[in-house]
Amino acid sequence: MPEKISLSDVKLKYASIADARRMPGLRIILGAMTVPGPWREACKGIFHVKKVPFVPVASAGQDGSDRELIEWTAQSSAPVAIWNDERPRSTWIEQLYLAERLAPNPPLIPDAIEERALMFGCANEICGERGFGWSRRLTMIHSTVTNPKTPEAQRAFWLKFGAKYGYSTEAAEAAPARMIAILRFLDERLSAQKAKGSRFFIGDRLSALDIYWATFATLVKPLEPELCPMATGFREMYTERNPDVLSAASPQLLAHRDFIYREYLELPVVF
Ligand SMILES: N[C@@H](CCC(=O)N[C@@H](CS)C(=O)NCC(=O)O)C(=O)O
Repeated sequence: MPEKISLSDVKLKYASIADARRMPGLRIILGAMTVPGPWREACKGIFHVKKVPFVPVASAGQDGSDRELIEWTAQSSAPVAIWNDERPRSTWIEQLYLAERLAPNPPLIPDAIEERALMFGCANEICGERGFGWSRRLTMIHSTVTNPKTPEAQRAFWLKFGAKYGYSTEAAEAAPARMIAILRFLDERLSAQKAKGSRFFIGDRLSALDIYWATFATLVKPLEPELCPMATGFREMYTERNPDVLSAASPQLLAHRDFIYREYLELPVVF
């Protein structure tokens, strides 16, 4: 099957790390260019909603390695948001607080403490260590490294990648139950909100949690190719096949993803 998108189709104008380091303002190192990585799309989405422009930056350095990324940001994952000469922000929660500071409106962190505590708790279940995204990544690594058809070089790559994110057979086997519990919790939350007349996870307005769910839902069922022209190989890998996880990702949760993308995020997804 041909790739739906290849590097030559990429529309975003990526600066190199070397050039970006000399620029002022907001630069975001985005990671894999043809894949809707959920942390990357969440970060893009938050700055999009707040209408804060940024310079997209390629994560691989001039020599193709992550040496320059590590020199600048002291770690090797993406996305990383860098504002002027402040410290690079490489976690979702720091990126959200930066966005909120640079553009307080529309607010994506609720003001009321009950709502705020609930929102960060739920967001951590989606984006944080051992949350939905991390757990799903463990299952993707597991199916790749245990597939006898995976070429040796690719297996070695995924095992090295897995070592960064806590992969082991046991961790991967425990992951689906964790994902299911998180999906059910989010689904119940949406039902309770709907009963109160709200279309959002928290209170009666958009919060970062709606954006996190919308962008992380790609790990169950990517948006259709017209709306998300991602690399075909990754579409297959991102598409969840575990029937128990699929049934926990309720029609209501997927409809919420569609609603948030349609009303607030960029479509088609920009690569
Ligand atoms: N550090 C981020 C998570 C970002 C993350 O996990 N990024 C992964 C996406 S798969 C990444 O950049 N992987 C590429 C790599 O580690 O080489 C956070 O905690 O918010």
